[in-house]
Amino acid sequence: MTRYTVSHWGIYEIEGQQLAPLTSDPDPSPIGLHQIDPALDRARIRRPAIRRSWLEHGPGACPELRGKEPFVEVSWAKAIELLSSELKRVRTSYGNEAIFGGSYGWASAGRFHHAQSQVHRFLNSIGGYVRHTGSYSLGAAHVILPHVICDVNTLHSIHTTWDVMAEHTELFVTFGGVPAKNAQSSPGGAGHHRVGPGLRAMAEAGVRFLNIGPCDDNIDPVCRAEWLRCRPNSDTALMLALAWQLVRDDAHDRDFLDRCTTGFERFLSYLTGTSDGIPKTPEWAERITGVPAERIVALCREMQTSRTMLNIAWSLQRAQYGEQPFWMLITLAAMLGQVGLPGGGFAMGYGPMNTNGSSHRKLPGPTLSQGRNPVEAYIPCARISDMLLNPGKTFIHDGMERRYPDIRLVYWAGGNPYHHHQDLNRLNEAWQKPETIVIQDPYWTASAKRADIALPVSVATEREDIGYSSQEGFVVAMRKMRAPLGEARSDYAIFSDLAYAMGTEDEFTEGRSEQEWLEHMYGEMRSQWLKQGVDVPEFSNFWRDGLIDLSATACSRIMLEKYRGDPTSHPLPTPSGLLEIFSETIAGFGLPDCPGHPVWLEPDECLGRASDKELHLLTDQPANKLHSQMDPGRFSSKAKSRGRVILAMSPEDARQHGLNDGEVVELWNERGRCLAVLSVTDHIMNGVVRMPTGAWYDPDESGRDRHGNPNILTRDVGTSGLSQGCTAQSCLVRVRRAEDDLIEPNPFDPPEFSDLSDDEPHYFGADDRHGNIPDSAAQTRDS
Ligand SMILES: Nc1nc2c(c(=O)[nH]1)N[C@H]1C(S)=C(S)[C@@H](COP(=O)(O)OP(=O)(O)OC[C@H]3O[C@@H](n4cnc5c(=O)[nH]c(N)nc54)[C@H](O)[C@@H]3O)O[C@H]1N2
Ligand SMILES: Nc1nc2c(c(=O)[nH]1)N[C@H]1C(S)=C(S)[C@@H](COP(=O)(O)OP(=O)(O)OC[C@H]3O[C@@H](n4cnc5c(=O)[nH]c(N)nc54)[C@H](O)[C@@H]3O)O[C@H]1N2
Ligand SMILES: [Mo]
Repeated sequence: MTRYTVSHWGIYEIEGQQLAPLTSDPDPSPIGLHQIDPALDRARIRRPAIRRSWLEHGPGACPELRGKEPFVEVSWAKAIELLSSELKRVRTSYGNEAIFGGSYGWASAGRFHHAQSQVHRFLNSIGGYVRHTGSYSLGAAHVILPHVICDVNTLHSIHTTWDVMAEHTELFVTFGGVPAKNAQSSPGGAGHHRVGPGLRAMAEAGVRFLNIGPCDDNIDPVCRAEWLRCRPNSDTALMLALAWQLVRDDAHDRDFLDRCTTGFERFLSYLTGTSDGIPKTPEWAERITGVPAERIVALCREMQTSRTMLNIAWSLQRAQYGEQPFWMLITLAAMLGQVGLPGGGFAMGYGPMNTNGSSHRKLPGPTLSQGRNPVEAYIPCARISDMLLNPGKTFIHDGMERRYPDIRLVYWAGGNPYHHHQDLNRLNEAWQKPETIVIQDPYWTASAKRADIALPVSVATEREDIGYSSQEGFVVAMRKMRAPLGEARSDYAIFSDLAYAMGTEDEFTEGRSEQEWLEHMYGEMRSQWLKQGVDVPEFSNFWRDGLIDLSATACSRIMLEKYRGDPTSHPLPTPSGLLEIFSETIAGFGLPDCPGHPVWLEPDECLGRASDKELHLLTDQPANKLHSQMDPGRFSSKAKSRGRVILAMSPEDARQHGLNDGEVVELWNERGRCLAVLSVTDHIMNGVVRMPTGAWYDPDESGRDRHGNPNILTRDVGTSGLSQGCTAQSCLVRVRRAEDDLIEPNPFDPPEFSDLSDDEPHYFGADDRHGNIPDSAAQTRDS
């Protein structure tokens, strides 16, 4: 029998100590093959480790030394004892509202060893924690879309399938390409990779592609897409002008707007300028976007006369006022009137991940229950620095006023804030506020190096699990390939010991071993599926066979087809039951940065406001890895030059800056500085530079990042008072030749370790100051 493992990049067959792509995958991702690259092992955490000052002097000692002083390696028994007594101290002194356990991040695939479920379940068992809402991926979309159409996850699950587009779409207009690099992954594990084959089938069927945005290498060349250069963050203005032209041509679909939407008239008075004195004409948009007015008029006519699918990348809403491009895309599609027709309408979007456009049914997967969290305080996930820096301060989110809690202890398992968060120098400041920071991760990431307590976790290929990702079409028995490295243990084993020490073991484990949990979770899933008419084998057969292929239950789909046919019988979950072009709810919030209908708002940092030599920095998802994961590996290093990240710049900008291809450059703005290696390319428009995310943060003495982590430059403000999402894509920088001190980056070495000398004071935890560590059951409970 074939044995399998799953990563976010796909399903892989285990062949001895090697991996091979799933035989039936038409377009497998190479990334997942490199999960077992021995080069990764050098960056693994091997033993529990405590920051020296914390160990010597207790919680809160010398927070400015986080990331700068050695760790002391300790036994698991000691680590569990110290951590459990610290959790008790914080809980008793400040309550569970002082524990931040949002723990944002992708961790690894596998439904049981899902780090977020594990950490949340554990923290709930001890009385709860401050959580986060939303995501970095779709911060603005999560909040705006339920007001306008429906929640993001539901919307993604009803996307028109690829086969329908190949048959019916004539014109595919995309804002931000359809990057195959991004479609390699799905959270929880891609099944068959369908974006490459989907695009190829459309190209073969003669679909015409138009790619709007700052670069043109983000769509498969087979599409032979026309590239319309459009300034970053200005897409909403272009869409508004297309809408204006539709009205001017009297080509907007009045019947669809009347039957299926609400609020068009209010929007119309903005569009024509009645409400604000500015008609949103093609000439108006040309000044903002750089797209010639005649081309906007021509494009509008092409869209009217073709079966048109409008697509958008998620990056467009990771920008200041990021709600607007998504809301405006839906509005434009509604005015074109092709929503619900085969191959027409809109998508959000094809490309960011593998799942959208899947023909598989949405079925609930096996899940580890997280229990109940009695703590009400939360933050939108990208407000982490704000929260730590401003305890007690109020903020607005989705129309409600909230207050930042006063956090004393941060517990992170399965995420890397020093990868994902903006303005790392501001995070450095915020990171000094808590008394204790725990990072539970397989690797010495920049976050782990800045922890007080770093706990080593096993990776997916070192455990057994169940792989499942909704609409990916497979349930997979994930098999262990090797023993955990060093003293690494699963998140479950670690939390089981902690729960034992906290007196909540029964609640956390329910008496089940890891294998018993797999069987239990599978059994629950199986009985739910049976009720929906999907019959899968019992656990032992599934475990023996290794794979369940759900292809037989798949079928084609047209987004909102039934809604279009009869919106009264198939209402949307909005207040009006209709698609909301004007939202009374949002208007009622009275937010200047997100009014009641889509509008053009100019971000603080964009080309429209750039001074001489300032460039708009885009920070794309990295092609050769997922975020910061596996950056120490050989595959990731292939996408770098001499160990540094590559910065793309147009030939004209390189000439104006006097820079040459291949040289080391410094990017800087008032927030920070980093190095990169320049690549001069025709695929990016003038005024824009681009570098991928994911390089492990590696600052030198002066704070300049040597490796190329763009979040040292990006700005940490929310999308708007509505959603408070991440705005990484609204960022201006300057670039110059780096002439000084080109020390090689060194991001992957573990931190320094030291022993504690006997004459130094030792902190043994709040319950047991200066006593001996009691012998907990910690060491023996792994298997
Ligand atoms: N400038 C800029 N910044 C961005 C973005 C951008 O476009 N531009 N994009 C944003 C987006 S969309 C996202 S989603 C975020 C991603 O941000 P993250 O999800 O935080 O990034 P990852 O590198 O995937 O971090 C996952 C961590 O989990 C660890 N891990 C893996 N398996 C396990 C496990 O089993 N248990 C535990 N405990 N840990 C495990 C990995 O080693 C890694 O350190 O970044 C955001 N940041
Ligand atoms: N290989 C790989 N794939 C991934 C990930 C990864 O880390 N690695 N991460 C996954 C995750 S968590 C997410 S959320 C998705 C994110 O998916 P996206 O957010 O869609 O991905 P990005 O690569 O940030 O951006 C997509 C394209 O939009 C362009 N773009 C940026 N700003 C603008 C703009 O203002 N206007 C226009 N028109 N175009 C713009 C970018 O240059 C890029 O070519 O990707 C997922 N897929
Ligand atoms: Mo994301």
